[in-house]
Amino acid sequence: MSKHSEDLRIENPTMPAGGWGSVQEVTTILLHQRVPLKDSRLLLRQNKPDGFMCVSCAWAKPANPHPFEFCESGAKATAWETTSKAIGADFFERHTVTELEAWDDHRLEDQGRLTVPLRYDAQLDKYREISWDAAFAEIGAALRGFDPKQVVFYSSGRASLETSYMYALLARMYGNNNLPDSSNMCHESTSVGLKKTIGVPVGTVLLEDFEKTDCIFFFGQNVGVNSPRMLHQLQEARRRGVPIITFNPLRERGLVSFTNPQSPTEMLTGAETPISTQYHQVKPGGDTAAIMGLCKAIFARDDAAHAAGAQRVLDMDFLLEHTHGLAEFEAAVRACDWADIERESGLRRAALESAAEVYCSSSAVMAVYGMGLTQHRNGVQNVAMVVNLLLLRGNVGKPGAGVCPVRGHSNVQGQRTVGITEKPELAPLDKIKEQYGFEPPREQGMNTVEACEGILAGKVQAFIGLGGNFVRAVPERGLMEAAWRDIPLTVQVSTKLNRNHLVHGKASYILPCLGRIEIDRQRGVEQAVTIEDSTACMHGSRGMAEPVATTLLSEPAIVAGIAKATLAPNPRVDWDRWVGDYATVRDAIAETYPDIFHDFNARMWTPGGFRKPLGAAHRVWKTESGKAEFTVPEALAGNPDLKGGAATLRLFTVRSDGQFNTTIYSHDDRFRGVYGSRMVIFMGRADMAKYALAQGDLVDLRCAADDGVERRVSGLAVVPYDVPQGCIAGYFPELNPLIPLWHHAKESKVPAAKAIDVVLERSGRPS
Ligand SMILES: Nc1nc2c(c(=O)[nH]1)N[C@H]1C(S)=C(S)[C@@H](COP(=O)(O)OP(=O)(O)OC[C@H]3O[C@@H](n4cnc5c(=O)[nH]c(N)nc54)[C@H](O)[C@@H]3O)O[C@H]1N2
Ligand SMILES: Nc1nc2c(c(=O)[nH]1)N[C@H]1C(S)=C(S)[C@@H](COP(=O)(O)OP(=O)(O)OC[C@H]3O[C@@H](n4cnc5c(=O)[nH]c(N)nc54)[C@H](O)[C@@H]3O)O[C@H]1N2
Ligand SMILES: [Mo]
Repeated sequence: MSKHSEDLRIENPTMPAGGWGSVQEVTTILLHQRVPLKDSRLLLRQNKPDGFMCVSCAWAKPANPHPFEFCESGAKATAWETTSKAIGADFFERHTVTELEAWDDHRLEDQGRLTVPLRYDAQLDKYREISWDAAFAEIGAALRGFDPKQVVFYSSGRASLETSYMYALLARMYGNNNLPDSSNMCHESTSVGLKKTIGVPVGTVLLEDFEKTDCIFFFGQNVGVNSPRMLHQLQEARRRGVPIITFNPLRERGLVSFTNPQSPTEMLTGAETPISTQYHQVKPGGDTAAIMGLCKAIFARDDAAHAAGAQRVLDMDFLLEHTHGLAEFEAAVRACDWADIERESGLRRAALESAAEVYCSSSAVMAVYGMGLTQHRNGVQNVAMVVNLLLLRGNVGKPGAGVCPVRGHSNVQGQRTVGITEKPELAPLDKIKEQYGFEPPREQGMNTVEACEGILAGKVQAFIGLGGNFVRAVPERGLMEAAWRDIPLTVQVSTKLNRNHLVHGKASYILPCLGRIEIDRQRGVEQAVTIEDSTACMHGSRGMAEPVATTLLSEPAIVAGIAKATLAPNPRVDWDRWVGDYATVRDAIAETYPDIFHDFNARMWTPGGFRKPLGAAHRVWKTESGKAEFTVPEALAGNPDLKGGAATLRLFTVRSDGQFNTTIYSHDDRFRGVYGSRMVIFMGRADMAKYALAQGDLVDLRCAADDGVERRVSGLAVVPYDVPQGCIAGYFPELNPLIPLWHHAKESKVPAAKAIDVVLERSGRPS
């Protein structure tokens, strides 16, 4: 199913992030996707106040954008959506589903945009075209026959605020809070950890803070690939001499140096900006230990200052006025041994002390982080540890300081803001009841892991996917794919053909939708939508490309189509009116969430976006104690429950610049110098010697969990790479069969994709 190791080519990646390599990549994908010239000009409107908001990552969109406010990754995402390649009913006439199952993920999506609604025909083993009306009627009839508690409404974080609001309402009117979101596999550890400690579920940093900061800590986020526009802010900060201290097991190109592809001088001279001033190759799962070390060093410096009668290192005024639990945290830090910290973090005491020294000499520190912290058994604790670190010197709620989780999908944060949540306490249910006159369900819904459990138990009767490629993104692929085929009904609202269309339920529908970059006309009028970025700013977005086909419906129209066919009419919910004019959906959103969205239609075009109120940004703490909370970590060990012992390696899964999640643009990883195959593992030279492996040798990985389930991926080629000893890296989603479903973060249930203990065997013969 995946391209094979015969095609593998390994080169030493010496190029900086950005630079000519980046320009070449963008040109290649525009040509390969046959993007019409007029549409390639669209890139100039990307992330501009009156343009469209990129469908790639969620990074902030400035009020005064660069002339080219897009990056290599964003340009690829635009090309992928505005491609002129398309598939209709004839494609599915020619290929059975069984035949398509043999195609790899890249080839499936590379067929181009889906254009017609499809229903699976089991006799022919083919998808066949169906009319929109028939599709809605059949789906509605089926849903009316199911137990509402056993139907799942998943969303991948791309759909607009308008669509998401309608979708959440559909689920609640139908009778459940089963609204898992890609966020459940992503930053849910943030939403839980930050809410508990600083009282907001999202980051506090704004773009302008990058201009005021004097130190940036960077944990487990691959900026050069996954949020490259942030490199502009980092490059500018570096020019001002701001230190950037990185914790990452891999030396990622974009965190090492950057050539701005939008600067003619840099491009001609090849000038590079070194990004990280310190680079700590922490062991995967070792961040809690590393931050304990930082805090230990900070307390030691404070002791010394105190003893010398010098100015305290700790911000005592802030700590006394604004925080709770310092004494317990301090006691835990002092009791913690350097030997344990070194063992669990994989870092030397001296290295952590030098990072702490920079922290202590900076007056405004921000902490940026990504999946390297959240996708762990201790994911929530990792986030709380970042907060501990920041609080010691009052680095929350002042200019240039704060916490900056880098969100994934372009509207994943916004979906949560407008009601897509399985947690009833996070939705304004009383307000919804008053506004729409029905009794919303009050019990807990299923999150992603619980939806998987329900599917494995054979309980889930229908799965509706608003975007995404669920079965490919989740852990436990072996069991999940088998169980998936027994779900009575699966419906996927999609733009491209993906694995989840082929691994389908007994009855299965594919509903093709417009993408955000396309012009969405309703009753002849062009509509706009809105999204929320990673810094909690809301932006309007206008589609600008002609739709790839006239047969597509918009996401709001599809949600309304399902709703009308499923629900009893409610005079207070006029789905047709909403679809006819999205401004009326925004009015409804403003009525449900007046604090955030008052005057929504007037404010949606504010350059730079309008921000949702965040108490913590102004030192108002909506926590249990009314103060910012210190947290004592439960354990230092990164992987407390999946310990395989000496015979195992710790695997962490990462993304390449050739993918957006399960969307594989190409089999190349330019930044890591691996071409032609994604079936690889990155391994240190010392471990290669220990296992007597040479570059290109083929190995199998088997999960070390001893729970009676065999989890294996075979035929992975070894790539020598600078990875901490005892650890290996490989690609998401190819390695997802190795992750047990129960191996997830405590509290947030984010699958622990960044620390999987595995046993390595030579392919073909167990060693
Ligand atoms: N081009 C592109 N852009 C994307 C995406 C994409 O696939 N492609 N995906 C989008 C989505 S949904 C998301 S969530 C984001 C993801 O963006 P990131 O958060 O950057 O996600 P990853 O690539 O999974 O890996 C994060 C980094 O964590 C490091 N890491 C792994 N384990 C640890 C650890 O234990 N500690 C530390 N400190 N570091 C660790 C890895 O080496 C890697 O550099 O990007 C979004 N943007
Ligand atoms: N091992 C491992 N597993 C992981 C991760 C990891 O780092 N390691 N990361 C996790 C993370 S952070 C995430 S967010 C999830 C991602 O999980 P998902 O969000 O479920 O997956 P995507 O790959 O983003 O979904 C791609 C599909 O979305 C559809 N699509 C694209 N654009 C649109 C649109 O505008 N509208 C609609 N309706 N559909 C559209 C296309 O059909 C495409 O095939 O994976 C998680 N899984
Ligand atoms: Mo994500």
